Amino acid sequence: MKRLLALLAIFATVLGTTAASGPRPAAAADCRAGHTSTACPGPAEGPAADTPVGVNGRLHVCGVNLCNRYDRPVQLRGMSTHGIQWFDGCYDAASLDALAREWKSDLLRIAMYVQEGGYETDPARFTDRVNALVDMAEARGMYALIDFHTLTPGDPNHNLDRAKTFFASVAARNAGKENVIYEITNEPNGVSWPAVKSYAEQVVPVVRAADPDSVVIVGTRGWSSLGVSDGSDEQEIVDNPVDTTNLMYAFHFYAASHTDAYRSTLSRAAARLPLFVTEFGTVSADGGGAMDAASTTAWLDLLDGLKISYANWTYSDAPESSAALRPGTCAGGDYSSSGVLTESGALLQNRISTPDAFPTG
Ligand code: IDC
Repeated sequence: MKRLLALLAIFATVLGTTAASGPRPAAAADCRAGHTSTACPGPAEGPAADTPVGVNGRLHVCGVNLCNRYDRPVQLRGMSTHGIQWFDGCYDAASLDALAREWKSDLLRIAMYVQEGGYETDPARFTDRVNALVDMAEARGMYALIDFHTLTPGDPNHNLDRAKTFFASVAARNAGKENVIYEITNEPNGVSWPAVKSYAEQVVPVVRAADPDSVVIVGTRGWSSLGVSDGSDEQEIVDNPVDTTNLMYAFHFYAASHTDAYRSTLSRAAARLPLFVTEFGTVSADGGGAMDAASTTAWLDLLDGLKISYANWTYSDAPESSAALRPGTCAGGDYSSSGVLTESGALLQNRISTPDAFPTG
C-alpha cells in the first residue's frame, strides 16, 4: 500500500510539473549549456519527489492561504539565515544538508540586508550569493525566500531603485524555478502603510515582468506587525490592499516581547489577509534575552492551526539567544550533533522536524 501511494505521488508529481510548466521568459544572460555567467540558473539538480518542493511544486495564493500544485493549503515551516554579509560561513553544503535532512526544514529564508554592509556595498556579489543559496535550497527540495532585508532606514522607498535592480535580476534568473518566493521588504518602520503600499506597487510589477506566477510577500507597517507596534492594526491594509494577486503580507513577532495582543491581531487578520510569518524569534525583539518557551509554543500552535507559514530567526551561530546554533558551530563544520543546538535551536528543531503531511489530492 505504501509503495502504491509512493508511486501515485511520483506520478502526480510528474503530472503536476507538466501541467504547471508553461513557457517562461528567458533570463537576460546567455544561458546555453556551458555558460559561466552566474546570472544563469545553476545546475539542473532538481528537488527529489519526496521533498517539500518535490511534493508541492510551484506555490500560489488561494484565498488567505498559500496553496500547492493541488490547490490545497500548505504551511511551510523553516529557518531564516542571519545577515549573509556577516554569517556567510554558516551556509554551505553541510549546514544546508542538516537543515533539509535533520531539521526537515521546508524553507530557507535568505536574509540579504541592504544596509549595514549588505547589498548596497556590492550588488553583484550579493546577488550572486543569493542565487547560489537558491540553488542549494532547490537541490535539497526546500523553498527559498529571497528577503530584501531592509531595516534601517525603515522606509522601503529609500531603497526603491536598488530593489528594482535586484528583483529584476533575481526574478529573471530564477523564473523557471518552483522553489522561489520573493519578500520585497523586511520590516518597514517609521513609515505609513500607504508609503509601503506605493513601494510594493512599484516593485511587484518588476518581479512579475520576469516571473509572472510568483508569490510575493510585502512587509507591513511597524516592523511587520500589521501596524500594531505603531498603535494601528490590520484594518488599514484590509481597507487599502496592494493591488495585485498572489501577494501575502508579512507578520513578525518575538515571543518574549509580543504576546496576547499580537496573537489576537494575527488571529483576526488571518481571516482577511494572506499572512506569512517570514521572521520570528523565541526571545526578545532585540534578538537576545531569555527564550520564552510558553509564548513560543502558544504562537506556533496558533500558526499551525491557521496553516500560516513561518521562518525562525536565525539558523546561525551568532552570539545571541535567538540563534539556533552555539557560537563556533559554523567554523567547526558539524551541524548534526545535538550539542550544537542552543535552547532556541532545540525547541525549533523539535517543532520543524515533525511530518508535514502536505495534502496531495
Ligand atoms: C538583528 C540581529 C543582530 C543585528 C541587528 C542589527 O539579530 O545580530 O545586530 O539585527 O542588524 C528584527 C530584524 C532583524 C534583527 C532581529 C533581532 O528583522 O534584522 O536582527 N529583529 O533584533 N526585527 C525584530 C527583531
